[in-house]
Formats: sequence, C-alpha cells, structure tokens
Amino acid sequence: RTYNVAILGATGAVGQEMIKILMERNFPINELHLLASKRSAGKKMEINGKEYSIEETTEQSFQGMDIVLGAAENDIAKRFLPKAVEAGAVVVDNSSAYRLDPNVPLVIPEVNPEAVASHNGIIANPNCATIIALVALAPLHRYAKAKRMVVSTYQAVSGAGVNGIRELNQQVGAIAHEKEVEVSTFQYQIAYNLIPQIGGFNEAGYSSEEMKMQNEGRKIMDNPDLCVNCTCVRVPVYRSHSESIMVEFDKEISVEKARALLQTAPGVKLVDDPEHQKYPMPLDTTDQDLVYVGRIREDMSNHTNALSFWCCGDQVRKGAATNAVQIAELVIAQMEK
Ligand code: A2P
Ligand code: 11C
Repeated sequence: RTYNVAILGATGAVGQEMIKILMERNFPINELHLLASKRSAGKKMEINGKEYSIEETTEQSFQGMDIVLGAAENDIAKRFLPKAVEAGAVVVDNSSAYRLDPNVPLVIPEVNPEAVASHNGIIANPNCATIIALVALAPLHRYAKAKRMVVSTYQAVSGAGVNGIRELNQQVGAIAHEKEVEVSTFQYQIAYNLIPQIGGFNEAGYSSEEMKMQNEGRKIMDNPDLCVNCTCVRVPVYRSHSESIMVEFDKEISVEKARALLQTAPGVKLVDDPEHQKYPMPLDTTDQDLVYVGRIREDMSNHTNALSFWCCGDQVRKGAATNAVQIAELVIAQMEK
C-alpha cells in the first residue's frame, strides 16, 4: 500500500530534510504535497528526477492526505493541523504546539514507540535537544531510574531554521571581508560568540527551550518526578546540537555498565576512548542519524549513583526530520495491522 503525504513547511530547514529522509528510507508514497506559505507558492523543486510545485497552504490542502508531517512554527501548526485531522490524516508535528497535550503522544521511536498506538490524529515530535538527550539517557534509565539531570546544551544555528543558517553565513562572510554584520534571527551576533538564550524566559529565569527538557522528558520516559536543571546556549555551529549531561539515578550504575548498555542501544554510537582522544563532536554527527555518546564518567562531586556524559546529534535529522519520519513509519505499520 502507498500513502498520500503532505509536508507543512516543506521549504524550511526541517521540511527540506523531511523530503530527503522520506526518499532515503523509501517511504511508500503515492502523492507528495509540498505546502508552504503564499511566498513560496509555485516555486519548483526536483525530487528523484520528478518536478514538484510548492503549494500555498489552505484549509483545503489536506483533503485526501493519509499522513501530514508538520515542520512549521506553532501558530501555523495550530491554524492548519486540526484541519488535517478533520480531513482524516494522521499528523506528525514537529512544533511544540501539541507536545504537552495529554491527548497527544510525544514519541521518540527508540524510547517509547508504543505510545503511537494511542493517538487521536496528532502525534508530536519532541524538541531536538530533548530527543538527543533521551536517545542517550533512555538505555541507562531502563536500568536505573533517572531522578535528576543537570544539562548544558550547545545548540547549532540550524535549530532556528533556514534563517539561523543564513545569519551565521552572512556574519562569518561579513567579518572576513570587514563588512557590516546583520543581526535579525538571534538576539546578538552569533559568529564568534555564544548566546545563552533560546526562546523567552519565565519568571524563574529559565528559557522556554530549557523547560522543554524537563516537561517533555517526564512525558516521554513516563517519569513524572524527573527534575531537570538546564541551560541552553546557541553556538556558532551549523548542524548538530551537543549536550553536557549529569544524571543522578536511583541506584548505582558504573561507567562500565553505562558503556555496555550504550554499546548496544538503538540509535546510539558509543564514542568513548579518552586515551585516544575519541569523543563525540558535532562535525562528526552531522548528516546522519546516530546520537554519539562519550566522556562517560562518575560524577566526582557526588559519587553516589551519578554519571556525567557528553552527546552530540544532528538535530535537523534525528532531532526533527528523521524522528518524524520514523514515527510515520510506526503509524503506517499500525494502519496495516
Ligand atoms: P515559506 O518558505 O513559504 O516561508 P524555517 O523554520 O526553516 O524557517 O521554516 C518554516 C516553514 O514554515 C517554511 O516552509 C515556511 O514557508 C513555512 N511557513 C511560514 N509561514 C507559513 C504560512 N503562513 N503557511 C504555511 N507555511 C508557512
Ligand atoms: C532550537 N530546539 O534549536 C530549537 C528549535 O521546540 O522544536 C526547535 C524548537 C522546538 O532553536
């Protein structure tokens, strides 16, 4: 059986990657519709030798669709995705609009694939930094429950979409040629800088991006008591987020045990050989789907049941597009049962 698939936000960083991944994984597509704003309507795109036209998204765009992949901002998701559900499609949405809705499963296929079965038309794709952390943490958490995490993220500009990539490009070029730096997507110049703000701040001083790790992590791992203290930082890297993570578990887990668990964990590549200077780096994880984990060590500030590690993953692929397509694969497997 083949399926009619639409991508909402097909011209964006995540939407473009979704197209690539659908093709790479030979998703069984009948019709493919590339939806974006009016600005892009009529633009042409070639996929596997076939020409496609970008379509303006309207409430009628979803008629006859089986699967809709959402790769647009929250307001666009909220405006259009309920229409897709009404039209009978199953939606996999990458925005944060529905993630914490109790009627919407929030899924990382390596962690909680079973949650897909309970959907009511929409399944949410978690935030990219959450996906990368949890692909690495879940195999450890299955052995010893994670109680508390202290996380610092180093997030690539592509997390902010095509405009983020454009802005770093412009600034690096401008600085090299002693021209004016343009700042619009990020709060400050990102080239040769770090910006400790992703999203807006709440009353306690945490950014929206920082709160996602705890809120989404609790739901995905079905671990409502999980406590997370997170600092999210934008770094001048194009692709792949990196994260420094300290986790306290409810029982002892040795470095050797953690390495053994991660060695065979789905979606993970263990790169942990400090003696030979082998550890994950964002350039190495770019343009593929594995989350690399390394620098695993006992927390020397608190020797009881706590480990520190470092992980990197391509957030446009595994952190967004690949994860969404994997969910869609679970959806069609369920449809075919
Ligand atoms: P467009 O390229 O026409 O603006 P990114 O996060 O990489 O910036 O991508 C955002 C995506 O959301 C793009 O595909 C963008 O299309 C799409 N988008 C923005 N506004 C709308 C809208 N009003 N209706 C449908 N899609 C939209
Ligand atoms: C970033 N993670 O790197 C963000 C972008 O909740 O999906 C994605 C926001 C989200 O800027």
